[in-house]
Amino acid sequence: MAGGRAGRSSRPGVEFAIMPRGLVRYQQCGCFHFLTFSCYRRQPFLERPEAYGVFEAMLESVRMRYRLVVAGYVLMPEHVHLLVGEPPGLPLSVAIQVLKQRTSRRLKLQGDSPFWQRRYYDFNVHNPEKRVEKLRYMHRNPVKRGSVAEPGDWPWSSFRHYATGHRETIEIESHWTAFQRGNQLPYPAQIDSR
Ligand code: NI
Repeated sequence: MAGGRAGRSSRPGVEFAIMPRGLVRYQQCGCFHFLTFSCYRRQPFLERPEAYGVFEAMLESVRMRYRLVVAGYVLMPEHVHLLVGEPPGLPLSVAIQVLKQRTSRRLKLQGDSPFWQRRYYDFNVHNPEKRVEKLRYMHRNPVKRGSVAEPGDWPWSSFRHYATGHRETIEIESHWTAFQRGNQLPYPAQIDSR
């Protein structure tokens, strides 16, 4: 689409398709992947502040290196959910493999069992409604678990970026980010905050 602009629509979320040239492919298929991976035998290996922080830093470095589009994430004590696009020029599974290897190398204690479960779950997210649904699911995960009262109380998710527009450790591809690039605000900020 010329100039990387999609048509406006009255449905919330659809205008997420307004993106700069480099991301034109997402306008065509909206291909995001909702990924879930767990710590080995679902043990709470991430349950220490420095581990969450290390994972976030590594996710950001993998995002930059592979030009991965990260739409959202949540880190839980024994599992992680990511909503990501496909990196240009290489399979998503390769980028995820690198992320798992690097985080494991940094976080695994010596002589310990593996850090991650080998497999991960990959669910295709083909439309904006599904994308919003998955964002809500991720942001509410810590509330459902009873860890916090509000999604914004959990520091290890993309919720606060969606609520405030602030850039935190990981650059999130959101309506805020698109706005900062000079594009129109694609949908109301509240949509992911409920
Ligand atoms: Ni979960």
